[in-house]
Amino acid sequence: MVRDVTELYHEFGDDRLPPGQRKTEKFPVLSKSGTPEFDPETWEFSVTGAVGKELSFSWDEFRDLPCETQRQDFHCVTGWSKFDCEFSGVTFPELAERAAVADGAVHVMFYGMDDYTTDLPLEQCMRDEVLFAWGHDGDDLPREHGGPLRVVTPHRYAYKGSKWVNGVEFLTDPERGYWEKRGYSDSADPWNEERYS
Ligand SMILES: Nc1nc2c(c(=O)[nH]1)N[C@H]1C(S)=C(S)[C@@H](COP(=O)(O)O)O[C@H]1N2
Ligand SMILES: [Mo]
Repeated sequence: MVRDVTELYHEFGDDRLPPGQRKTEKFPVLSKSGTPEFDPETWEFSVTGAVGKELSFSWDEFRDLPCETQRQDFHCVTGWSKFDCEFSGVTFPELAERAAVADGAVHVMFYGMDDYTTDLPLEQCMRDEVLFAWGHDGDDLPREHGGPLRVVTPHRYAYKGSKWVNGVEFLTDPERGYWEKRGYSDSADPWNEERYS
């Protein structure tokens, strides 16, 4: 079963295609550096910071978590949008619940295996549409698109979704990630064209 979440734009704007975006059928690759190595035997995913219970998962353990498939749109800050991507994975709230997020947590930092980081307010993460995705259109997520595991954020520009994600940290004060430190918007709402800060 596929959960269609492409209607979420009603919360933010009038049009499914955010202002200043062009629709593409392709799925371009945007990476700050190369595609990092992945070894399923040594891969480890950690949940740390302001939580009641820090967590760590092997690849097999992560793949045993409850998962779902969603139809989502993908908006890149450089101006292209791809509609109707099917991503399969674990929702952010599912993981947050297992970690028993502390009352003081207000912000989240995501870590990628290529030393990428990106941040979001906790409330922007606590949505079922924020997925730790290992599948795309019925296949494994391609390595160049962040496989084995990436985050997708259909309500925010796609730089908020770390490819090759292997860590999540809950923070009691906001901090900035890789692009956020380099002038991209902290909030990144595509319908409000929050591209730069
Ligand atoms: N780890 C990591 N995640 C990343 C990036 C990156 O360079 N490294 N690029 C970001 C940017 S700017 C975008 S637009 C999307 C691109 O995803 P795609 O290559 O699958 O299209 O991933 C985001 N997540
Ligand atoms: Mo991007």
